[in-house]
Amino acid sequence: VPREDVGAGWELSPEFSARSSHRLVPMLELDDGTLVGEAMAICRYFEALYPQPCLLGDNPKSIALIEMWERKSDFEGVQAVAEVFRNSVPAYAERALAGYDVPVPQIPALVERGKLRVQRFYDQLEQQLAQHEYLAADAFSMADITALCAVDFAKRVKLPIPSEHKHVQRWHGAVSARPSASA
Ligand SMILES: N[C@@H](CCC(=O)N[C@@H](CS)C(=O)NCC(=O)O)C(=O)O
Repeated sequence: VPREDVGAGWELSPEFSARSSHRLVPMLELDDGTLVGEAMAICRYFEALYPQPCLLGDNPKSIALIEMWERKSDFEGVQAVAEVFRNSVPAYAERALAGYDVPVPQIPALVERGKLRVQRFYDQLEQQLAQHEYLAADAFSMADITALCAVDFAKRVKLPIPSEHKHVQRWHGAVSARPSASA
């Protein structure tokens, strides 16, 4: 999706649907026309092209820990917030699931369940960040990027970092201040 069209509904256009039945962004188009979907697949492509700085690990242990925390941050963070967002925001009344070209109504009960999941996610981040500077250990990685997306997305549905979660606050301030995040 051309950058200027993000947020303008381009991903819902017939032109995009014709090219990708998944109807999801982000989507990377390679020079040969190949389409690569799924955020992590796109990140792996760029990490393979530009291995430095390393964001996906460079030894068996760091690769495993980064993968573990990235998946947790997506499934238990981003997806939990999405459950709240897609089932509560009026503009998504008939779009409760991303990527569908038929109406998908909201299920209000999922909002409360999603909030429970987000709270648990914050608790798990707090536990981990009480012992480590970054999520997957002591170096910034893709796991921090996905978790940052989850936390910033949570703020949009009024689920900010709980004030007692001091380690999450400290980590959030540090990763948000990185030039790539502020850009
Ligand atoms: N698992 C996918 C999730 C992609 C996704 O949910 N994208 C949303 C925007 S963040 C989307 O394309 N929504 C289209 C819609 O609302 O129908 C990934 O990591 O790329």
